[in-house]
Amino acid sequence: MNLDELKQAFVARYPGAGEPFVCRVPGRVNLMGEHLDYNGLPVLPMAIDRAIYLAFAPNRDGEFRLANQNPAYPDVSFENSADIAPSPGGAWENYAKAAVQGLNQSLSVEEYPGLDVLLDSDLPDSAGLSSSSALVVGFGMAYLAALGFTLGEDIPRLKLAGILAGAEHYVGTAGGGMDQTAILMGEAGSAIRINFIPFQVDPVPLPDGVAVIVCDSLVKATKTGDAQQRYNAGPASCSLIAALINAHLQAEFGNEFEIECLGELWYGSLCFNRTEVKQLLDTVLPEARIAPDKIARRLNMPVAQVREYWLDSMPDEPEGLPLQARARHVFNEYYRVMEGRDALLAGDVTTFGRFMNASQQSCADDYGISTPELDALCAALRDAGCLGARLTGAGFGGAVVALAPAKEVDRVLREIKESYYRKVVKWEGAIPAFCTTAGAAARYNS
Ligand code: NG1
Repeated sequence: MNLDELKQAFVARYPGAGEPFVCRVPGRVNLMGEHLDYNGLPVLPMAIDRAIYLAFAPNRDGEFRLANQNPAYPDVSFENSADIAPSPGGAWENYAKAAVQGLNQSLSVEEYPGLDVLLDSDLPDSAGLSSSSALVVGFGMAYLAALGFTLGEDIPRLKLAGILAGAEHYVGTAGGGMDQTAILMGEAGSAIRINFIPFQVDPVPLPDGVAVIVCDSLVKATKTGDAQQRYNAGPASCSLIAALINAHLQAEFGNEFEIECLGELWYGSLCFNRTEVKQLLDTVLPEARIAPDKIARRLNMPVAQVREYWLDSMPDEPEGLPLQARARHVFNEYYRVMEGRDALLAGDVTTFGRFMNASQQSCADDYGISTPELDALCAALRDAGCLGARLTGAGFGGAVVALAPAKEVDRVLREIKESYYRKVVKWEGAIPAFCTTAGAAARYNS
């Protein structure tokens, strides 16, 4: 990306706005730990070397004017205020509105500056690489500068990640904090392990000689469309499992113990170990599927209330809800993060690759977030010699991440061109797959 060209394009588009600032905000790929973050459980992502770039200058008229070098995203403006109404679902300005509204509330902003922004990107969108959170973080960083705050001094990066994770709920997804944290805390050369209870990050250097390959399945996972409801079914299922656990704990121990998210089984005051959590889950979810009326009886609430609180954000499950499998994924995926981190730290990429394959199986069978194309792409990558391959991010389409010996990458890419792109999705063009290093965190450029 040529930042001078972006700045010149900014000056041409907003004459009179003054010399722009620029920030670079990477996407992320998650190596291990899918749909764990909103449960308060650790994840193992890394920032990648593809990014979005914002050229911006604050203005005093309180207006946000947004333009994008990609003509698919129309110019748009909105007024900054205490209560910014969202645009219809799918509008790209909603990611700016999310960041601005979130920062206005968290920082108790009382005067509302505006921004002129021109955006460019080499990060594919709707591909599970967090282009949406990159937008939220990018607009958040630009707005912080307009408010006169210095990132890392007035506002620690981790704090901003937490604010923007909550702020992104504005667009209608009930996500956790993995993406914003990976983008703001990533380290060149390292994946990071993000702990949510307590919120902290530590680097997990990637062993030498191994390459991270990212392949777009070419199935769009547009999180503002159908995939949004399918995504939100994950947090809703886990919150329902937590409610069933609470009902059980209350019957056993009285009101003393209550969890807000599944991660508190390990990290909250209960401090359960592996065996204890497993036993608890087996006791609370003995059946593969559970019907809404049975849930209502266990929670001692009307079934209509169960529907309103949890089931409305899930697809219909005439056979009952597969909560046992959802819990099994969370439990096993958590241990794959912990043991996968140990394997990476020991330089054991073979074991890590095996965990990646097991994670894909679990995402498909137990969490229901894979697609036939994602399964086929993972299989093609493994057949081509990768050590492991799995979907990355929300699922329902988007990208797959694979680890391969660095010297095998060219051959892997040649083989999947035939075995997946030509054969499965009938794609004849250049293949949307690339190798990425673990990139640096989002930053301002002078
Ligand atoms: P992507 O794939 O970037 O939409 C989503 C959530 C994450 C996490 C993953 C699944 C948002 C912004 N992101 O990521 O918090 O839950 O799915 O691990 O909702």
